[in-house]
Amino acid sequence: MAVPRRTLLLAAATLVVTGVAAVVAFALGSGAGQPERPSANPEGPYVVSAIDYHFHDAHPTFPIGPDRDLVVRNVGRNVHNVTIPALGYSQDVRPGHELTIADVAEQLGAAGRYPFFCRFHRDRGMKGSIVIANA
Ligand SMILES: [Cu+2]
Repeated sequence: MAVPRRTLLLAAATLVVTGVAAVVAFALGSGAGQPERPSANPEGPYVVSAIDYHFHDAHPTFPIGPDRDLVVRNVGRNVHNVTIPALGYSQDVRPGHELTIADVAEQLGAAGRYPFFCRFHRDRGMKGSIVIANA
């Protein structure tokens, strides 16, 4: 009738691993901090995900060519902001919302690296650079 001790240990270990996996899955699925890859389509928008407190894929961005929009999507839990000094642009973005900076290369005007930041969380490192490719 005795279950071998080794089998019990294995069963216990399996339960622990399953529990950890469930917690991780819950954390990943809870909405915050799920980055999206920038669009593989060079014609589509360049998408930056704002999480608490970081801009994903923006340290710096990949080079952005002409005729592309820059989209900043707030997938965090806090209100964030996009301030681009070179454009005189500053907009807040609530959780679950996004900002679109249309034709960002044309607006910035020349190839180069343009800093931007969140006005609320700049001191927490919430900043990045927009790279505009040579046309
Ligand atoms: Cu922020």
